[in-house]
Amino acid sequence: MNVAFYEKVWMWAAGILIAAFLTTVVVGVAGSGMQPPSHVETIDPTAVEQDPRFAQPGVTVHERGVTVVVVGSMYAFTPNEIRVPANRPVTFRLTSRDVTHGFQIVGTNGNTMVVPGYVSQFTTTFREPGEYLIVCNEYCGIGHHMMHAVINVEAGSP
Ligand SMILES: [Cu+2]
Repeated sequence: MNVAFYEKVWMWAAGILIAAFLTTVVVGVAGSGMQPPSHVETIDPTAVEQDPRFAQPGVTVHERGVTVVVVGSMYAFTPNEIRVPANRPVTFRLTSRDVTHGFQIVGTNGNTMVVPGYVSQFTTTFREPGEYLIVCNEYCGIGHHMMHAVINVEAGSP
């Protein structure tokens, strides 16, 4: 079969691009521990405060790890200061009272959408103590750019 030179060049270029795209997926899954959401739990967004799962947002330390319950609303996270221990699994459970928000722990792989009507959940472990910024990364309205919170990761036991 006789393939023209430029056609060969484009076939190789397309093949290299496909390989590069697949590599980003493999690196994301195997290297950075990223995963698609696997947790489907619903909630009435008009009655978040009355729901026992979200009535008292905050940090709970238990034997197997730490659970952080966070409510997103225009334009704040409740609580907006979170203290967790380093080197222990921290499970975040989030929901929204109004519109879709984002919850991104800057500089880590902790990142989820916060969708009204649903409970978002992910677990991560902070290896490095320090202060981490949380930002809303889904445009949610006029005050979106001010919507943030802070996690203080403390060395040693909480
Ligand atoms: Cu927001």
